Amino acid sequence: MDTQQAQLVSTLRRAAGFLNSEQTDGQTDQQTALRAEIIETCDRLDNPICRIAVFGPFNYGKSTLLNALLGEKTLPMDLVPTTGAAIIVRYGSEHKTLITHTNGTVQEEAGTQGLQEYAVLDEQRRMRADVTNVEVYCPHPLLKLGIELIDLPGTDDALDQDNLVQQQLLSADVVIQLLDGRKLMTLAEREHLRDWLLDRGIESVIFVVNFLNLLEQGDRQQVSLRLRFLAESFRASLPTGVSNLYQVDALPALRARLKGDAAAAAQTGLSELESAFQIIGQQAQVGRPIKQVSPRLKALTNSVIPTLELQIEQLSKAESYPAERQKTEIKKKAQTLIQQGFEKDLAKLKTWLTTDNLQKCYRLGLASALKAETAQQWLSEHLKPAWELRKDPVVSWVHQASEFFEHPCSADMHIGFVVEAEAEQLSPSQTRPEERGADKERGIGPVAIATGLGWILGGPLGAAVLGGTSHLVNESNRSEQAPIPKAIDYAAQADIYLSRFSAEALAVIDAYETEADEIIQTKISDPYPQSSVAHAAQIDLLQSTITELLTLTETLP
Ligand SMILES: Nc1nc2c(ncn2[C@@H]2O[C@H](COP(=O)(O)OP(=O)(O)OP(=O)(O)O)[C@@H](O)[C@H]2O)c(=O)[nH]1
Ligand SMILES: [Mg+2]
Repeated sequence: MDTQQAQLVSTLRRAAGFLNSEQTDGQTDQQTALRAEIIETCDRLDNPICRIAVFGPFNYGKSTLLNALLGEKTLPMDLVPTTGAAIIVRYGSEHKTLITHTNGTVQEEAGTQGLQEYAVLDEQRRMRADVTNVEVYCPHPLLKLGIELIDLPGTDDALDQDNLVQQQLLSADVVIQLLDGRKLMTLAEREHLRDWLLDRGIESVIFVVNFLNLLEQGDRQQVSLRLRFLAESFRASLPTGVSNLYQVDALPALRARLKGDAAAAAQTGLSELESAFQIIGQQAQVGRPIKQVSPRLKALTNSVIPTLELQIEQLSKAESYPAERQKTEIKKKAQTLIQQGFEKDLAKLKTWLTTDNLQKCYRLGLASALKAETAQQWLSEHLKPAWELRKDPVVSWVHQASEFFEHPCSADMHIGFVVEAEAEQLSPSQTRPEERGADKERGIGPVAIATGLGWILGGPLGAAVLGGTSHLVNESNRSEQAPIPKAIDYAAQADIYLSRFSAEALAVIDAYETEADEIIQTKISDPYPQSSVAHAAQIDLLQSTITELLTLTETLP
């Protein structure tokens, strides 16, 4: 691999890291498979050993062919579907078998007998569920060159086997697609070549045709012609001196090898294939990759980019539309509406409360009531309802906000419309003690004023209102000597009352507004402050990985 390919391998490894994300809905199996594919390929590309895998439907003679090459009956062969694991054959000074179990334990056995137990399909044609890996070590010179052979279960029989084969093919530097000379290139074989190999960037493919020995002489010639056409129609990426088509009679070749009959072996076509393996092995030894690295890397890049883009899309969606965020949006809209309603009704209340307005509207009525000594009644029947009519909508907005934002505090505005002399003892903006206690129990802090007539009762008007006595509240000594005015200007007194009422009520409203603002402007917190940040960071990472992949593959040799 050159530097750029090595860089791409490292970026692809990073991309693979994104493929176990649980945040992406569905496609999990597909992602896991792609992840395994990338890791496997990258591992293989980092490793100088040349791996040759043989695949094809069951009973095509795959194991027989490999045994013929090895010159011994190492791999299990039979008339029924046999090979039940990916058996990796590599160099070892002595025969031994390593079986890796799903629980992680590695079992080592001398010889290759263990294969019969661990690498063969059971009667239901199932692979052993407790075995993940089977390796066989053989002292064969071809293997010593740095070649590894992989015997695979037959295809087109069971999904598990097909999946295993597909996955193992990715790890191979050279793939031998074994064909049956009697039924060349079935539809399934064509599809495997396209879907499992070429589309995944595996172009170092050699066709080996078996069973030609079972054909009549005339048929054999016809098949040979078709084979040549097939080989020429497909340009494989193979080292110079290696053809993409060999004809080998596997069983006769094995027999000849077992007998040590070199002449008979040569008749079977095995020697040509062996020579090809020699070339491949020698190239691997000098560190030249047999497999064309770039197409494989490009294919992986093409597979992984849409998956990363999908993740970006899903993360962006998750960012904008989770249920919580929608709730937050609704709350924010409600907050705006409540705020606008509150401001509108408050403005109405304040306009009504201006001294000018109050005097214009109520001077006459209050003056008459004062004169008739029915001020208390007038206040209850006129001013109080008018106040409540305008105050209630304001308070109602605050109550709504309090409920909506689950704010523990709700406030009201209390004004005591009293004319009793005692009222003057309350400062205008003070809460009545009993109200305060009751509200405390409810957890409510009312903003209240006692806008009674107390403060006007302290003047000469008070005397008049209370029945013309000379007793003046709170000013007993001085007031006793004070002259009682002969004529009272009720309109002027009404104006004084209304202007004080205006000032006090507006002051109360100011205080109330502060508390109301706090409730209405309850902070609506972002439901995912942390994950939003994490999402954004993840999106950035995904995006930069995609960009890097595209940049590197664009200029790949
Ligand atoms: N006549 C003849 N029989 C062969 C040839 N090659 C293999 N066989 C027989 O075909 C049968 C299947 O061979 P295997 O090598 O087990 O086939 P396989 O492709 O490995 O099969 P699975 O492991 O089941 O996928 C065996 O009985 C072999 O002896 C051949 O060239 N000629
Ligand atoms: Mg087999």
